[in-house]
Amino acid sequence: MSLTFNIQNTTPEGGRRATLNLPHGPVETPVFMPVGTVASVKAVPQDILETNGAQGKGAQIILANTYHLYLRPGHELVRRMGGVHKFMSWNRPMLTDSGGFQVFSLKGLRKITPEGVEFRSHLDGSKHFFSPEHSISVQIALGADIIMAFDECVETPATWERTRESMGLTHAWAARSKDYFEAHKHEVPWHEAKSGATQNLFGIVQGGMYADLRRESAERLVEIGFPGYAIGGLAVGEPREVTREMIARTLEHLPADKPRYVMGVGYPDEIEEYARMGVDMMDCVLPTRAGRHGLLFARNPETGLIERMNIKKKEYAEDQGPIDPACTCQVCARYTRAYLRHLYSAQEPLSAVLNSIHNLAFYLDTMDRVRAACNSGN
Ligand code: PRF
Ligand code: ZN
Repeated sequence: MSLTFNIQNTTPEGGRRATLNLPHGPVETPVFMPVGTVASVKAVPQDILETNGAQGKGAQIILANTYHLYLRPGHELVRRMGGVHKFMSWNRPMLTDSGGFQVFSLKGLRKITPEGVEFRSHLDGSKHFFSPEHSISVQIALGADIIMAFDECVETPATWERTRESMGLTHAWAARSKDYFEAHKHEVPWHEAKSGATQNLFGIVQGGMYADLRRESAERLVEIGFPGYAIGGLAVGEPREVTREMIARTLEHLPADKPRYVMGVGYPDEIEEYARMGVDMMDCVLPTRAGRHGLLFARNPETGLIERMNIKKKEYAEDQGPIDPACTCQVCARYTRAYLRHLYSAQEPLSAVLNSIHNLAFYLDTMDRVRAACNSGN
């Protein structure tokens, strides 16, 4: 294991303020991780990612996807380029998702057996096979600081029986992921240069919308033993109260001294809420995807509540104000709502760039406020 996780402060609600030290540097948690599916946070250049958001500190860690990079440009090419960090010129921590979730989203294009998943590429229809061993070998070639066990995210809704069966597969695959990782973890492209540091493999808890299965899954994964744990299978269409409840019921059974990561959430108020409950890491495509669709997050100056602004609305046509007067991002410092509305209407590529930068800054700032609150223990 080559991470350390030092908790500096806890809150009465269960929130924690910690530093996660990874091979490519420290991460102050709770943290939001922008998603860079194909080794690119869509529409946002790396130098801006490094300086965006609160006090110009930028994103501390970003995420990329095994499934996408395996298909294109290919993990062996990325390995030859020195790993994903070097390939994309990103020298801060990174995490790769195992491909499980992405493969399972390919409805109709896949076949699951205990051995693994056969699937067809969404790019050219070609046939491929992912096993836990193969997913880990691809993730080792990519070389992210944190890699994820190969799991199955059960469809929703699913019966208790179906969920338990699927969860059993995830547990078997978690053990196989770990065995393969332990045998091959010294093969990471940057291993020699980083004086013995290795990647870190996280387990993923499943169990659908059933508290008893969530508990069983957390306990089984803790038995296998990982330096950090993710909570998967949530934010897949269930009501938000259910997401919160399942997170709470899973956190109870995960070790308090290890990082805990909820995969694929959420709206700004959700990530704030989950961080308060004791979640240390989250990722979501929402800030960048919403940005490309002209949806901007802002805080109401009177109420402090988070609002969504649809920049294409006519009311912004001659609005000389910034997206969010309280935002410290480069976009709010320079451009008016009127201009951003124009860029969106004209379908200019710059629209996606500026909107994504602001939304990411909003997310990074939100987590900065949460960390500040955790520091003061409230
Ligand atoms: N498993 C994996 N990645 C994920 C999920 C999961 O369950 C989710 C669910 N929200 C997002 N990303 N491996
Ligand atoms: Zn802004």
